[in-house]
Amino acid sequence: MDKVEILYTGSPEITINKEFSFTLGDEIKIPFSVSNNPNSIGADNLPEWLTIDQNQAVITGNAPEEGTYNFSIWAENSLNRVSQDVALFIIKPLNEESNSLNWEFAGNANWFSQENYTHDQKSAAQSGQIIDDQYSSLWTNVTGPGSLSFWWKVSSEEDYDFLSVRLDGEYIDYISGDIDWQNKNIRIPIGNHLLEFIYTKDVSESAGLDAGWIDEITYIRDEILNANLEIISASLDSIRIKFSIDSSFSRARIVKSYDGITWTPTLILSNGNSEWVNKPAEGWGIMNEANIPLNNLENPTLLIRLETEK
Ligand SMILES: [Ca+2]
Ligand SMILES: [Ca+2]
Repeated sequence: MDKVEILYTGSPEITINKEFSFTLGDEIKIPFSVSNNPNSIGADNLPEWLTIDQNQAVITGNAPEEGTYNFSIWAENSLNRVSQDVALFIIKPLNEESNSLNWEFAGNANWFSQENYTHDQKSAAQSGQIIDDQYSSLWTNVTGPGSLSFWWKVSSEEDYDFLSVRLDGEYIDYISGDIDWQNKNIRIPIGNHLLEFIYTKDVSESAGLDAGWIDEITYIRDEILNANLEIISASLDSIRIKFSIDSSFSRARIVKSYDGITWTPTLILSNGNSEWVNKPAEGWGIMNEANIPLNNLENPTLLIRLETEK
């Protein structure tokens, strides 16, 4: 008797994710596989800028604009024809949300720009779409000292899923639950630091829109206007400076400004008297140090100036 070969044949099986998310400008590559001897593979409603390669089992292309694109991929064998729906999200890259910082992404999904939830009525960054036990991080390097200002908003499972801002991995603050736009100012200490905005989800449950938003991020480094005054350290609540005063000056004061127009004397030279300090009998000394207290809620720009008079 001849050998009998039994071939099992069932409907084709298509393996492909139901959803894909790419940033506008990125090259799109969507892999898939089909089993059970398909004799024909194709796609319906495939955008014209996407190409399906049946042999390599991949869909490639470049999206012309952001949006949601739905298509289906089908496969046919002698027994049946099956199809699988795919949703492709093309998201906007981050653009004008900050003035001078180069943002990077980490975690399970990238932050992106959108126009539905904004503080400035233009666009704002939104955390990437994630599931339980995942996070979406937007991070950059900043050099301090300086002040960071931004607006943030969250809609999440209160106390379990939250939007946080961290510096060098340490929590500075977080919001959770249903929080509408709030302004936040943070002091960046002297030196290089890792600044991160992270939307984090715990192991179960979701609530609200399940995302965090950041808008109008502004970072301004502190400026020192005198060559004879420099910053030696800075923390979240104070800045330490050193300065020298030439012995020919009979009085001096240190002033600060948040806009470069209005200057107010600080208390630091003066034993509680905020105005001019006269030269002590023993002279000014070679080098002086002083702390300037900072208020995180004040305007983020800080200018410091040493003023002297003959
Ligand atoms: Ca904006
Ligand atoms: Ca949760």
